[in-house]
Amino acid sequence: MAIQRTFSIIKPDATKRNLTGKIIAKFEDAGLRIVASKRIRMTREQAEAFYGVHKERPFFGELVDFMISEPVVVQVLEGEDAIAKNREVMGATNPADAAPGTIRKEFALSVGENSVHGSDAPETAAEEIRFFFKDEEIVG
Ligand code: 3AN
Repeated sequence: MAIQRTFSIIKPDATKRNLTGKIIAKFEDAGLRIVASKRIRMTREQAEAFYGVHKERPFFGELVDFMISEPVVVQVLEGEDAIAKNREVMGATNPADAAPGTIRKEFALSVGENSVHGSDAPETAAEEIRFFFKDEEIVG
């Protein structure tokens, strides 16, 4: 498997509880390198566009309100098989189903407030990275 890049968000429930460093340590311990990182407050427009695929889902409004409720940390992670590796480190969407040692098992509060986002495929990773970062902001 080749070196890949994936996109990550440390979500409001985690930044609010001061868990940024603990979550980054999980990525680094798994061999993922942080090649871009910024703490931002997402605008409503950004959150609605970013989660556009979920527009018709009943939880869309709640999801957007949550994502703009506190700062988030957007990052690009790089490493061997980074997309799958990040999903593995994150754990299942619902923390009740997440494996021991995963970020969501240890830190997530619920299926909505689940501490991290991670891209699910190479196409979405490229799209999501481009949504938040310029090429010159990514330093590998
Ligand atoms: P994942 O983030 O694991 O890829 P998706 O893509 O199914 O999961 O969902 C995107 C985000 O939407 C989740 N991270 C979560 O915050 C939110 N979400 C998903 N399902 C629900 C739900 N049933 N209720 C509230 N929020 C949800």
